Amino acid sequence: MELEKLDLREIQLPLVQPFETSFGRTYHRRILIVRAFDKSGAVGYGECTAPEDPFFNHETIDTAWYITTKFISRLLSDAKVDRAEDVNAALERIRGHRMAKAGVETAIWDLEARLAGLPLWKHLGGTQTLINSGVSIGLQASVEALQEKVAKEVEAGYQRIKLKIKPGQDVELTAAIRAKYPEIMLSVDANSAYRLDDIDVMRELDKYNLLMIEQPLQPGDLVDHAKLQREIKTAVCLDESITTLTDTQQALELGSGKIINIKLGRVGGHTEARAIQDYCADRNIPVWCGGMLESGIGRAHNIAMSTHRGFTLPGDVSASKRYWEEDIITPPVEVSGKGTITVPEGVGFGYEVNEPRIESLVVRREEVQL
Ligand code: OSB
Ligand code: MG
Repeated sequence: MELEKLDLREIQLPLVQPFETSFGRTYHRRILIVRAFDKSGAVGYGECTAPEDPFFNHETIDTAWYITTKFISRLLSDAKVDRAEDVNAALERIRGHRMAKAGVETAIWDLEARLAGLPLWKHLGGTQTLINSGVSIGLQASVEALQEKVAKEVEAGYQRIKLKIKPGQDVELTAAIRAKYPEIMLSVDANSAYRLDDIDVMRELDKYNLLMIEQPLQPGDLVDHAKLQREIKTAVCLDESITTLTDTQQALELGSGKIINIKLGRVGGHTEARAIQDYCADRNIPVWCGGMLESGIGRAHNIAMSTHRGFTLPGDVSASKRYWEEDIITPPVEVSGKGTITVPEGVGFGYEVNEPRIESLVVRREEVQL
């Protein structure tokens, strides 16, 4: 593989329903699609999952655009990277900005798989051919509205329901859903909206037999997460706190949680994600694939990642139609009545990219030579 250039396109895609978390509400996604070309003309696709605003972490689509065109491209060409596995290390000097790195890194993995004539998941070393799927349900205007959303997804067959919570919208809604569904796999996600001082809320949530409480405290609060985990029986799951394998090792050594959410963007791509899940699998720590409201391209990469042996819990990777009127890949991601996604067998990430649709949605583009 001899890399030739990167091509960045921003597309704008309205969500079929707005998505609300403790840090804000999203109606439209602005998505950075990255293409990596090699000198033979082959192409691989990646998606940068940095959102519109710096409220999940420090990154946005605009910072990612800047970091990609000014720095990632330069480090890649200086290092003459010719293997996907080497991209992560070549970009180490850039601190943070892992979503920017992942957009490029995942595109190069897809390119390399296509050049090898292999499905990306096999090229990565994945083994599972059926992915377990759950849903993340945003904050709703009322408990009744939430109940309706949950009913729809339970009927569709999703294996795990995750509810977004924030201070003032937590125990009551959890209690209501648990009362109606005593048996389902249920979890909550706070996106860092609490402090250790709010431990009484966590003790209340601890009564509802939840699979996990995801990221209750600040990303850097590993010590406080450990204090919290010692006080409740429900597993704490870390999302925002985990950006590297080292973060994972330190969190597990401290006892900051018992479950890890892996997001390709947050950890900088497939190489780091694979290392994290290997480390966790060797220690019987369950991991699952998180989501960032991805288009089909990011979704396809998430499916490939979820084929690794460590991904034992249902992820947040659900059907395209829950997000988009029409996805930018064909076929769209579909989920069976048993809440499973069949891993595609085609080369690369295994879905066709609908280029005419992407072109009709593009609002900005830039090419950088490598
Ligand atoms: O914390 O998992 C999260 C969406 C945007 C930002 C952060 C998160 C989420 C989700 C949705 O929970 C996951 C999805 O359906 O893509
Ligand atoms: Mg989360």
